[in-house]
Amino acid sequence: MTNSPGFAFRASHDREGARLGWFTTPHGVVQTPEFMPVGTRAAVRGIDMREMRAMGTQMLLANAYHLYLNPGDHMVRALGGLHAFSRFSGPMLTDSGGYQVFSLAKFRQVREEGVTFKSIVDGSRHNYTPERVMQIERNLGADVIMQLDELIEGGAEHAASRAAMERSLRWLERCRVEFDRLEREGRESATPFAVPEGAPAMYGGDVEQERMAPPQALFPIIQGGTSDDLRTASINGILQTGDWAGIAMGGLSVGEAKPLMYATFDTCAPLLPRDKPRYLMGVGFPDDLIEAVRRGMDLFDCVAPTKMGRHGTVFTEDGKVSIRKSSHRTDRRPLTGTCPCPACTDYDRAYLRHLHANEEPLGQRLLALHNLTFLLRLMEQIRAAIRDERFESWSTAWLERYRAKGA
Ligand code: PRF
Ligand code: ZN
Repeated sequence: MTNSPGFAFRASHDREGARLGWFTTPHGVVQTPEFMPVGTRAAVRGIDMREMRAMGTQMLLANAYHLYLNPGDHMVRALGGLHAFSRFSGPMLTDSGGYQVFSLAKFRQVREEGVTFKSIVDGSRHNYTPERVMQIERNLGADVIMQLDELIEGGAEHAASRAAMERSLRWLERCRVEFDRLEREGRESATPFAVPEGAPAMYGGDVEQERMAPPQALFPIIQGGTSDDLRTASINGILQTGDWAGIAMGGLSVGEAKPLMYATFDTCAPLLPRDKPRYLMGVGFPDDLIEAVRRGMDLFDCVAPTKMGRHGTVFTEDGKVSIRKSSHRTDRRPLTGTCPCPACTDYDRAYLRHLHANEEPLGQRLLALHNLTFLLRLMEQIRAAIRDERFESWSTAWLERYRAKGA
């Protein structure tokens, strides 16, 4: 049975569905509900960690898949682990690569043993098994690590959805066994968290290395598409096999209709332990965040704010806005009148449009800063509303305004 020293979760104000929580990790406490910005390669494109912290980022996500391919999990470990490597000192989470392998890798083959695929970096062949993924995520050293899961596209046949859900449960068990073995090995040998045998020989001596393998928590992932019976079976299977520090919900926001996604939260929330954080993977549009918080979800991540920012789209309280529209050519108004980010406080829409029209990197950076600031501030407002027991009325009014212009 996995238990996770160094991790704890306490929820309060959970009468209305939405909950306020404190998620304790070895690198600090995260107040939930919270959105985790995505730094795929241990970097949020164009934004440095000082700016991330100044924006109020509590917890950061990185991807095991990308870091395994480049610079390699052994290399990250040798350079001190993700926290020391990226200079983000707060809690971090790595996704297993389950999702990335399915969405990015070419020529992938899924078998019971694991997934084989060709690298997006150099076309080389790779073997991704639950055991190997635990070793990779251990080497990377994030606080929370995700199981390897199998994920299929939204709207898949019930039988295919069941098969992927059941395989994810079997892979979870293999992840758990290997995770426990690695934890035990770390404790017993008290080996410094440093250069492993066979790692590439290149590190300078100036990066302070974590001396001990830090404790980690393994999160299972609920799968089962939008079928109530499969989601229920997935949750039962997960709860039978371990005392998890938190539970994730995967396989959503992959092309299914929004009402189906919301209905799936309604099905799952009552079945989940109240004293564990619930992490909804890959969801990060403002309306979805609010609808999910309303149904008891606590943690979120999504590349949308940074990716959309690069393409010139921003979140505002009145829905999404494209800065590229020609009507902004002479618009002297700020992007929004309420957001404290540099794009909103230092510039006007005409200038931001000019940057985007000319593909100036500053334009992409400013809009990514805005979208992240906007979402982190939204989560802060959500927490304040839950704390003051006015979440229902606050969220109804917020969504009404956001949707009024057809976001
Ligand atoms: N599994 C994993 N990562 C994910 C997802 C999943 O189902 C999703 C689905 N929205 C995003 N990221 N491992
Ligand atoms: Zn802004």
